[in-house]
Amino acid sequence: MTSRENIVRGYATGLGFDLVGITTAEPFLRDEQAALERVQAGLMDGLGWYTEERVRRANRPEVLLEGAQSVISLALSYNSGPPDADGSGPKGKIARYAWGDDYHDVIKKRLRQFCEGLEARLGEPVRTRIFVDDGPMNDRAAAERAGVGWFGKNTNILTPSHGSWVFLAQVVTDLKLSPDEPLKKTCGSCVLCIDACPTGAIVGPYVIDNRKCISFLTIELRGPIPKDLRPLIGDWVFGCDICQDVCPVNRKATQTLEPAFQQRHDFSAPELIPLLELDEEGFRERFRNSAIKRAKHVGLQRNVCVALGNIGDAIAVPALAKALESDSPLVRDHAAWALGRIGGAEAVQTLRSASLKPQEEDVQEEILDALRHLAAEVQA
Ligand code: B12
Ligand code: SF4
Ligand code: SF4
Repeated sequence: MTSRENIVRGYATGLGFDLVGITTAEPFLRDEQAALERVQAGLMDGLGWYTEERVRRANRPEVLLEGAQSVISLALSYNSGPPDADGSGPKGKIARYAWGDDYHDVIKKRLRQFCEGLEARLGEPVRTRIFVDDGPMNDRAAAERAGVGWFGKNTNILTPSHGSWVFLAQVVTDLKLSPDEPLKKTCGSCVLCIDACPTGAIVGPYVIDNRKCISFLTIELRGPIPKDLRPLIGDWVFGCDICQDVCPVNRKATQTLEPAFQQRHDFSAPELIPLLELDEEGFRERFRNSAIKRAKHVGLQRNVCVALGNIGDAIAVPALAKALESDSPLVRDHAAWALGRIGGAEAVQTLRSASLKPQEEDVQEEILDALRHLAAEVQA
């Protein structure tokens, strides 16, 4: 007779999940303690919703579902191969997880299907609660204990077959299932990700300072990007994959066959000038069913300005001059910064004219700063 565990595993893989593990509903005590310490040390600052109360719920499956006995931990790869190489003009980078359709929608739908079909397959009532990323559940702690993968020093879960290019999802259930063993793998002496992080956000093995992570700065942060961090962001306009791109475990990662996660045209390395010129409606249209919506229109424009400033190609000056007339002070602020980095007569002229128009105090300060920076460069 097929065991319940094998029915669970077989059904989940049949629905397209690449990896399935099972753990108990016992609390993740090490992770709870670590996360509480991280909040208290200010390392999770900027994420207002990431509270101590949330940490306590996220690490205690029995609190998330009354009578919980097990957590079915699932992973689905989003590794759709190398980035697009077409297009001309300055290009930016978007994190791989956002090259296809919005994973929240895709995976939630599949989790609901999984839970509905499970009862029929097992022939008994099953209570479940599903999580993918946005709910109060510590996805990585569950995946580690269920043997789906191990914690890399960049804090991502590394899987032997699909590397860290996987979304994680959990089904907390009242089904009693025998748990899998955690993997016995570790990163060993490797520290490539720690050395490669441009902002120093990996402050030690398994510890991220959220405030410095480019993923936070370009996706979650709503206000201005701190000026000292802007030059370190390079050409990333949504998320960051540097600590995963350098990871040796990812070199042999299997590619995904999931149609929803194949890369859309001009998503992996988008041309930046047309991106900056998108209006609100164009943004909604282009990023429909995409995780990129999370950055919001002005947030993405802010990021594109920073990337153009870092790339330093004068071809972007007219588009940045237009951005300097945006209704959004946030976009004007970052456009001024970018023009100050690119320099040249046209950039100086644009900044001077903008300085003569009424501007919010912060924006005016940024424009004057950019002009001072360029004047100092001419003198040097
Ligand atoms: C908040 C959050 C972020 C924040 C904070 C990042 C962070 N490190 O937590 C920001 C916005 C920066 C972010 C960025 C990214 N995120 Co994110 N994020 C989350 C979220 C919502 C919560 C994570 C969390 O609780 N962090 C709290 C801290 C305290 O936990 P931690 O950093 O993982 O640290 C753990 C270890 O230190 C461990 N630990 C403690 N002591 C020890 C000792 C040893 C020896 C070991 C091994 C471990 C260990 O305990 C801690 C708690 O579990 C989860 C979804 C979820 N609901 O779980 C997705 C999630 C973690 N993110 C995900 C992704 C894909 C990303 C990005 C790759 C996106 C991108 N390309 O831009 C980056 C990766 C950045 C990085 N290097 O971590 C995936 C990760 C998939 C995977 N393979 O691991 C998740 C699981 C979403 C999902 N369901 O798929 N993210
Ligand atoms: S995602 Fe980028 S900024 Fe964040 S820890 Fe990794 S390398 Fe550093
Ligand atoms: S780069 Fe090295 S240290 Fe970092 S997660 Fe990969 S194997 Fe671990």
